[in-house]
Amino acid sequence: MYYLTTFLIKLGAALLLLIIFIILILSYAKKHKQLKKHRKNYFVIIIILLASLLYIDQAVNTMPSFDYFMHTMGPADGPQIPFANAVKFLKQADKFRFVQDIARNPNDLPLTNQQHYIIEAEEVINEIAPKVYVNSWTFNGKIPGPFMKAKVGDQVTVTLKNKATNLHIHSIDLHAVTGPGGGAAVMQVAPGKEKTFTFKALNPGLYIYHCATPNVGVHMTHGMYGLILIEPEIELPKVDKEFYIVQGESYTSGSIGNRGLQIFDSKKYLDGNPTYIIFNGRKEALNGNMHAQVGDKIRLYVGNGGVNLVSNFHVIGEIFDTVYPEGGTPVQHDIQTTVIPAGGATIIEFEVELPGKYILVDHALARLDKGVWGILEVQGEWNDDLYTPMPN
Ligand SMILES: [Cu+2]
Repeated sequence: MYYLTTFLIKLGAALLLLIIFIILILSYAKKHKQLKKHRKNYFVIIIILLASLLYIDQAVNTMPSFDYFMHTMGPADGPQIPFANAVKFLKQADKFRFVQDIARNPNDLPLTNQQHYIIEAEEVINEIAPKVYVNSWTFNGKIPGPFMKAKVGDQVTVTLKNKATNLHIHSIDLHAVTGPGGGAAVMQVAPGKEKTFTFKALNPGLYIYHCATPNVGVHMTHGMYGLILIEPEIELPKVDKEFYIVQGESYTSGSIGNRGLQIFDSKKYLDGNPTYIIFNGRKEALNGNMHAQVGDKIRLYVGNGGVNLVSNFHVIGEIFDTVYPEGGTPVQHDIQTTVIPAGGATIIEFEVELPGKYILVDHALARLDKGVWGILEVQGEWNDDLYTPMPN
């Protein structure tokens, strides 16, 4: 009941301040002649007005709005979290596990292929930016979900468990699957239950997987996405370092930087105007976790969970030697910025020639201020032949 109580206390305090303000105004109207002689009263009134407006703003920002009743033209009953569910959420929010760090480490890649993946959907509370808390829906408690790997022609089995404390049905649609719903048609799992299905990996490539329970976009933007690599017959060339990155969006009721628990904002979601855009689930998730040495060959597996934006992926100070556009088979060379569609993924390879900090961005650069950047740190010897400051 902590979150609901907090909200009610905030709202009560806001109303109390407003009532005090109204009383003061009425009192002023009655005795304005006397008040004019004591100008400090104006100051008191202004302070109380500002405080009550601030309090009301804060309280309303943490509350589901009337947008929750919005109806759409989509195939599902959305995009709202139904209002009843929002109340249920506020009541049960303190039962969700608080995840200290929601970010999947970009080094968290499997060493070997597996034939059977067991994944658990878990709804949690986590910090997306300093002191900004959101309700995330995850695969295995991290964003993105686990990196899955198999070889073309493999028979792959996926079990999805839905944690009993969850409020929603969840599912899995892997873009590597050929067949209705990509798995989702047979993998809708109620809280406390589990389901299993198997598929044959027909096409090599790097694919997004995501929850596909209506409203699908709402589930995805809460963090339910990850990547699956179906290796080709001829293995990808050996590299020194591999990293796993997925871009995502978060639509919070409060503005950027507003602290406290934030509720999902369905209007911002429909308008395609995320409050936060992030790599691996939170602001600065990659920083301190991506290291390489001069001369290393790097491979990035980069996905875009969307749900609205196309990523314009770029590494400042590097040129991609090889790009597998949209994770497919033909490759391109010498690419500066590569487009990763919502619901798509790309393999990027480059060698690092100089030490320093290389910033990964979505090159629609206003998005940096919404959080979508990370640092690759490279150590080693400087090479004057490649890059030299000239004396003045
Ligand atoms: Cu889901």
